[in-house]
Amino acid sequence: MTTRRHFMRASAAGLFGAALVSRAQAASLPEAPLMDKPDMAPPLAPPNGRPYNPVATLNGWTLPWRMKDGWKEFHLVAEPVRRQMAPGMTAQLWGYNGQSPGPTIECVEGDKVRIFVTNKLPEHTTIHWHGILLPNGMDGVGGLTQPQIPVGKTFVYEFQMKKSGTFMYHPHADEMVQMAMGMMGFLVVHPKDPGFMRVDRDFVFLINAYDVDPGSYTPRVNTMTDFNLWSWNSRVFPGIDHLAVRKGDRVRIRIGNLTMTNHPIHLHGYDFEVTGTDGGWVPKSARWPEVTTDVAVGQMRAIEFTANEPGDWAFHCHKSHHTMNAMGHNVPTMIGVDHRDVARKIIKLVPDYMVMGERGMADMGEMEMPIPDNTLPMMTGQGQFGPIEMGGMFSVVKVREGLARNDYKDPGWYKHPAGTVASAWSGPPPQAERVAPDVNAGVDLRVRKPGAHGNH
Ligand SMILES: [Cu+2]
Repeated sequence: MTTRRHFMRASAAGLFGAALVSRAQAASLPEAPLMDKPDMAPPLAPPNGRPYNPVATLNGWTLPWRMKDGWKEFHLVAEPVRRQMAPGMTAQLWGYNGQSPGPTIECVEGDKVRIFVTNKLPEHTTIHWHGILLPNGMDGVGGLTQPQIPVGKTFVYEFQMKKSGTFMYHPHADEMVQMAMGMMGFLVVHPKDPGFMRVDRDFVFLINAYDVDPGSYTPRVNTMTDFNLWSWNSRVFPGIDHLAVRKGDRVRIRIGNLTMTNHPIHLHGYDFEVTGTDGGWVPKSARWPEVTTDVAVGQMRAIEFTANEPGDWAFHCHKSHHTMNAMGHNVPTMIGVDHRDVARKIIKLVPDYMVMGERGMADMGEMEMPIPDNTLPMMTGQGQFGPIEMGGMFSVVKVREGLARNDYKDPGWYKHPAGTVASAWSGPPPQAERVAPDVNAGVDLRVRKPGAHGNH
């Protein structure tokens, strides 16, 4: 993390010039820390104020604050950023304080917060505090509840946190462009009583999506639904942090969806309960067990489970094209077609032409294909048994014995106890050879209509 002290000193006069800062007028602006790395920062233990158990932001960090006369003061700077989406691919996005998503904001039920927002984008912006109960004029809807924050100016939002829970922030100004460019962040309000809804590990991330043409850096902002990079906190597999968990821990994962479609989020090896939404905590009597929970557009879900089964458990969106990286959408299905001869002719004209999938697409996971610069393979990532054949919204919950309390480092691949891994059959072959059916023979095109009421 670096600081902006130089920038702040140079431009403080300009920021105050227009009298846009309301009650905090005369005071100096708090520092706006800057993050230059896409790695998960260790959870930020609160240095002052009410105690709480901090969250771990996948590939992210928590914004430090300062206490001033009983207020927690934060400073967000909306600005263009460079975000590494996975090793080998960087996107030119918009975000806050050096990254997209912006830093996670953490505070406690009852806290009075003052959030300064400086606009260093090339156009106006606002911030809406999704799910927070607050005075109407602090709701951040440009034109409706406040004037837009002009380029180069700083606005201040002030409100008291009435309830604990899972929230997020994003612009309510030129929304389609600003969210397609990556402007969003997580907001967690911890309970006043640290024993309420207590967990040992509390992970957070936002679901987002981009449309970046292979070989380019800037998302197409007019894309409505056909995105090609399906990301968690603006990262795609294998760039998404693993979730390291100590065996026996009570685990919460909080997820918010700011894409234009729903995401059925699926965890292997466990059943879990949805214990919270952006509307509040779910009472025990209203919970039921799940292994997949759909997170609709503009929704947040907190899921919880007790990590009693060690292993490397896949955790992903269940829409299979969301566990893929950038690909051409108009590729015909070629399963069963031997098109190598045609491909050889095309490659003479189009050197980068990819021959895809006459045996399925699994080859894509291991093939070294020529792809444009700044473009990720469609599916990638290597596990201890071979290629994982995933991209996009995929990560691994790694449950291990004896991790230290605050240890979120990748513990490596799971060492399976002997005899507990699916393996090749090595017994004697069956007595009679099985004849495979000829799937192309006698395709039956006759239409059978149900008889009137004959069969009941
Ligand atoms: Cu999805």
